[in-house]
Amino acid sequence: MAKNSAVYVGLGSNLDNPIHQVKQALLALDAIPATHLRAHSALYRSKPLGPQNQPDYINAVAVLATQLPPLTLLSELQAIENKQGRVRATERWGPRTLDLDMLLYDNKQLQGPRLTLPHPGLHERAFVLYPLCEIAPDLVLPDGQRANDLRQRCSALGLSKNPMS
Ligand code: ROI
Repeated sequence: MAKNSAVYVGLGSNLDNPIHQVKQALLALDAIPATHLRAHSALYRSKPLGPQNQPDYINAVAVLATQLPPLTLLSELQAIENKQGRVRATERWGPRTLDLDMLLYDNKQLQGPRLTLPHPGLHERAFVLYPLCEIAPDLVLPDGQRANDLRQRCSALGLSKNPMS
């Protein structure tokens, strides 16, 4: 039997009914070939990182078990983003219908043109660390840091769990 890898994925949306976008994406993650959705966090509402003249985001983190290698899985994530109407905007850090960020793939460390692991924003983003620690409170990153220590250093200001739809 092929080996399963544990992959954490960050979900984010702030356009076109973001709660629906994130829930739809969770279903789509579970439908990726050779992949299962193992768990996901609650939904969180967060103030935008980047330009403030855009709507609040809905964020969540999911953990997958997959037999796909990182770049194959990345293509599957990008196909889901595209299917859910993602248009790659010219504005950096502008609003988006759906963002699926591969945060961690087992303990892999990788720096390539398409993919950096762990995700470079992981260490300092409250909207990633709070939902991540909700589903993986004992997680240790490839560099030996505990995700929960990083979370405690990160302000939860502007972040709320289980927002009303
Ligand atoms: N800000 C928040 N709060 N949540 C996101 O998912 C998010 N994603 C982004 C940028 C534009 C950096 N800001 C974000 O890509």
